[in-house]
Amino acid sequence: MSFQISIGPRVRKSPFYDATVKAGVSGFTIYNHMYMPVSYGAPEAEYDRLINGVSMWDVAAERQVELKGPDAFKLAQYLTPRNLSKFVVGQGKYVPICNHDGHVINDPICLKLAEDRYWLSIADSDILLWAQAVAGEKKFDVDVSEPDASPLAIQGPKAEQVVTDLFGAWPAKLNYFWFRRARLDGIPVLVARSGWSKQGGFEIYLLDASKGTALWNAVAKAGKKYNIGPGCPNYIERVESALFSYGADNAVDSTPYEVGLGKYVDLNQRAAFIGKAALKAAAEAGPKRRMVGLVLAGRALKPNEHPLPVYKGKRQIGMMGVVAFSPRLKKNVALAQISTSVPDDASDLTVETSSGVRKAQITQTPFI
Ligand code: THG
Repeated sequence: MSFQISIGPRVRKSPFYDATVKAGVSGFTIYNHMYMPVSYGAPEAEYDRLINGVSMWDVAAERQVELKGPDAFKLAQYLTPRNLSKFVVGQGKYVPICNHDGHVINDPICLKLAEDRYWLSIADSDILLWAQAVAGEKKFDVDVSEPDASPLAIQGPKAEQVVTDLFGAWPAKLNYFWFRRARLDGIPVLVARSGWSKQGGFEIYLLDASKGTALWNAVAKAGKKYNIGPGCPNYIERVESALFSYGADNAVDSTPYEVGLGKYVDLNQRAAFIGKAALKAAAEAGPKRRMVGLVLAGRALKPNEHPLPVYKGKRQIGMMGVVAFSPRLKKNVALAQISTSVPDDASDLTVETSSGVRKAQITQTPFI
């Protein structure tokens, strides 16, 4: 099924909006109260560019939440169960955020810009309000705001060549999630080695929203000889790579342990953080659910509209969040949260899809 989404002034536009319209965007989703492209009408070509070439994505909807002031570090650490004690300027870290019940409410990348300045590059939930409330209630001396910063991702095996042509040799030497400020034709940017795919690449954070079209065109021009084209966070590739998508892969009450993010939780650190007591209890009790990959039998499935129930025999043992037909594996691959009582080699699993009941087999992730 496909519907139109109305474009109006109420929902925010990315600084790259005009450029994406010109490039032929054909579908949007709403992410952090902003339109975000999800299609340019050629899914096979978009997937192929990401796997074999290079692709450019408007991901400005990955909004930044800035923490700035004497207590900025205290707040950053209080917001995440990850241990930030060895965090240095210029580094980025993946920092899941939990509420007081220990449930995941976002999974940002945190960028340390200065000792007293951090950005949380957030997934789709209102961390600006959350962080402002926490800072206020804790009487932390810190300003929490949304800066003028909008990521443009360059992803795929040829991304490094494009970024090298644009900036020189240094971006290729960045470690994963590390970043540096730069200028491109006078446009202020920050370049990070990151991006929501496993094909490698960079994110250029535009630091002046009035220059969105100029930055888009500069990247398109440099990428031309590598056949760069527009794309979006790719549904199929991210399922194949088992990259976590907040909102799609978790339930409202999933702990990090239940969605494969337990390795980022440090219960033994001295620092206090939101959800610590609940996560301690959850760790002691042991998770009730776990995230698994599933391969679903039968012909190609379309992306599901709703989470789908997973059964073992007649008993429902979990929910499948997403399924995609992998062009490389020629199989339906899916991510699901299922009961920890079900072993990896369980043989009688099924998923009730809109095109019938399909046999399912637990498979290790990433699928590729
Ligand atoms: N880039 C930026 N902001 C973002 C995202 C992004 N905000 C929203 C969303 N994506 C945040 N979620 C993720 C999830 C996974 C990864 C990055 C952001 C990721 N994970 C790697 C993995 O799982 O293999 C590496 C994790 C690690 O090394 O710690 O890259 O994409 N700006």
